Amino acid sequence: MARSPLPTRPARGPFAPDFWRSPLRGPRFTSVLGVVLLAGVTVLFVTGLLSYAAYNPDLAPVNDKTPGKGLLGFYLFSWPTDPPWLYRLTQGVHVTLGLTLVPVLLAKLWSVVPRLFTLPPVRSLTHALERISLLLLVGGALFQFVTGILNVQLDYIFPGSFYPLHFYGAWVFFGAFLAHAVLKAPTAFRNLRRMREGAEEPSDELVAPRPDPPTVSRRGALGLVGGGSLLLFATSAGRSFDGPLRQTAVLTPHGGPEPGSGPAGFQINKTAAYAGIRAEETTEEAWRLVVTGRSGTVRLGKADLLGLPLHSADLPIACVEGWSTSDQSWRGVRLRDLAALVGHDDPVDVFVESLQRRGAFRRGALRANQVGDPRSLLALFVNGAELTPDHGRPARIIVPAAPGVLNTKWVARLTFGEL
Ligand SMILES: Nc1nc2c(c(=O)[nH]1)N[C@H]1C(S)=C(S)[C@@H](COP(=O)(O)O)O[C@H]1N2
Ligand SMILES: [Mo]
Repeated sequence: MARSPLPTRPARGPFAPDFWRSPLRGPRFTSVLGVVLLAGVTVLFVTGLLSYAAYNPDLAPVNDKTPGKGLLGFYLFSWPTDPPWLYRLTQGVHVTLGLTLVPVLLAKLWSVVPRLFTLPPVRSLTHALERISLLLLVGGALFQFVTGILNVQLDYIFPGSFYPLHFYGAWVFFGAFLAHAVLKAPTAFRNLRRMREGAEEPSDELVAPRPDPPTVSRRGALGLVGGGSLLLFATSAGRSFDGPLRQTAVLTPHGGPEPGSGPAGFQINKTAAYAGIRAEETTEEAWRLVVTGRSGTVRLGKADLLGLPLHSADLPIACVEGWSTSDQSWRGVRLRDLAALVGHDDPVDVFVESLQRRGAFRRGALRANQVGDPRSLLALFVNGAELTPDHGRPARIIVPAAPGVLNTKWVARLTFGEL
């Protein structure tokens, strides 16, 4: 006896093709946003990998403990010290562009959301693979944007360390993104070309079969997305500049409390109070810098340091969170002179430890090329005045082109040698 085929139930809710009514959806709208993201996300990925390299993550024993980064860290290199504004540029672009792309990303996801609801959910092996890659793509994008924005806005509120999460996430996301781009970019560019030639929208499953009447044209909708991006750009880009421009960055923190004016009137990330630095540890009587190297250990008081040759360097501070200051005029002892004091005339790495006892950023490692640069200082002064407690009194590291985090404040100990 022949069995009758299973009755197929009509798809309901978001699974039904005519659930999606917007007349905007279609290959054109999706293609425009896709091409913008193709360029934007590529820049985000490259500047992100650069930022990771700039952290000196493969210097033991600190900076970064991302397990298994060996394979993904294949590209790591010695971050240069020139031009001094290098990290200011790459990280300013990374964070500002990331924020600017948020409306584009959301619009792109909105434009393809019907695709998430297909029945049957998996038709074949290739279809299954495609669905998994889309999951990694969408999940990866959301994960990277959310972790990035949280890091900029709210410090580090999620479990685990930001760096490994954002780093692994970047590789997962970009892998899926690359596969997607290879598959879709030819179609997207073809759609754009046809659009310019004024051809009709090609038929596509994204086009609503029973569209509602339009409330905004496609051009208008794209304008809205672009306007949103422009607004985000205009309210965050100012964090990379001083003076009144910084005040235009109303959307994102500028790095710590608003600084006053005068020599110390530039951004403060973590204050001395936050870091638990007590004033009595930093007095001339109490503070001794412990410097260790090949030939042994020396202890230097502030007067000893002032007795060494002092040098000046105009250098910015550029934080991973995307804000930066213009050049400040730092003055202090060259790191390479301190290295020479303990038997290292050759370029060598250094491990820096702060008076700070708890929390992130209290230790850092610099590479030989950074130590060897004549502008790399253990600074005692900034802009003609002694360092204030919040900027690292009695002494802090300042290195050209390095991420802010490597400019350790309230320095207590320097250990020179191969790390
Ligand atoms: N000991 C210590 N040094 C530190 C930090 C810190 O929290 N503790 N923050 C770092 C970070 S993340 C940045 S961006 C710079 C900021 O320096 P500033 O506060 O003088 O602008 O200091 C770095 N040095
Ligand atoms: Mo920072």
